[in-house]
Amino acid sequence: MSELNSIALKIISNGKGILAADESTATMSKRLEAVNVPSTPENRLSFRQTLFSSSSMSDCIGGVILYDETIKQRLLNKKNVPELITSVNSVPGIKVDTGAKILANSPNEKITEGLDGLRDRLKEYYKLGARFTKWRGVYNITKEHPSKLAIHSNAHALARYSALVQECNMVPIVEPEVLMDGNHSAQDCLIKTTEVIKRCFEELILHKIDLTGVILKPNMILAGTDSGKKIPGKEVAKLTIECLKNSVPSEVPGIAFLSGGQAEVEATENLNLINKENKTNFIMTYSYGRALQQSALKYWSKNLNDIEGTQKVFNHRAKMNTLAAKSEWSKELEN
Ligand code: 5MM
Repeated sequence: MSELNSIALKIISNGKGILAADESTATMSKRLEAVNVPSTPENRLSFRQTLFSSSSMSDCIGGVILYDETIKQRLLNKKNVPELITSVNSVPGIKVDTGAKILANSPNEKITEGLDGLRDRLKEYYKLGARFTKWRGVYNITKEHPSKLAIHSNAHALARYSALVQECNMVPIVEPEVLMDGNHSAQDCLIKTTEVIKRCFEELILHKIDLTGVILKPNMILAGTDSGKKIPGKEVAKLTIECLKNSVPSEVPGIAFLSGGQAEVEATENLNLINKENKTNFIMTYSYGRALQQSALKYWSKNLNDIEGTQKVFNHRAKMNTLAAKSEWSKELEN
């Protein structure tokens, strides 16, 4: 087993999943301001540190994706955040893209930037304790989109990113997110997501990526939020597995889904159904941002000093999702 493969497996095995806490300062500020908490570096750290020191971390959260600000912040005991995460037997990771910008010659689509100077930034993050990374490409579905140009250019960037990350002995999370926004059907989502993921792996193979040391972070197959054609969870599971069976090479050890704007319990239920249906060799788990943090953030915003209470809310969601990653979740357990 290669070193990269064993890092990947440590993060996603035994029902463990990933806490995506890599909101850029702009996004985190939106989240905090929505619950009337001022977005200061201290408040951003305080909420995140509360989650990272929760008791569910060691059993449920195999890895945490951090943002540049957080990985460099010092705690009161002078330790840095990666040391805290490692001390609870989880793996620190880091978002290394610098965001999605307008794609030249296709103004309604995005290309993710951040390749310039990436090799040096990776070395710095490795020294700070990171052992895996994340890069997100975003695609929207309309009649004309995603265009071949957006599919190709984002796949190319994801492959160049992955090569640099593996060169630095870290595991790349490859996140091609086909957005839920729009009025497309689940069938459209299936067709477009399959095309996007296939193209990503063609490019990864061209760039000689060790696929056993990669984690894929895709969206589930859902109908667009404005379509009014929401499909049942069983159908989500069936289509999501069909998509991944047809687009992901068998060497890839695991798939960690993004929640993409699904409600917390919905994201858990869908993951559980996916694992019930899963006959592939891929580990299927979660890499949730909003679907792991929303309730905890809401509680914390009203009880800023109640660390224990906030952790209780977070622990519940982490445990529910870990049960779902083992297909052992049921609705009754939510109460
Ligand atoms: C946690 O949010 C991440 C960062 O977003 P920005 O760079 O836009 O601030 C985001 O990449 C996240 O990791 C994924 O989209 C998955 O998060 P959700 O909330 O969809 O599970």
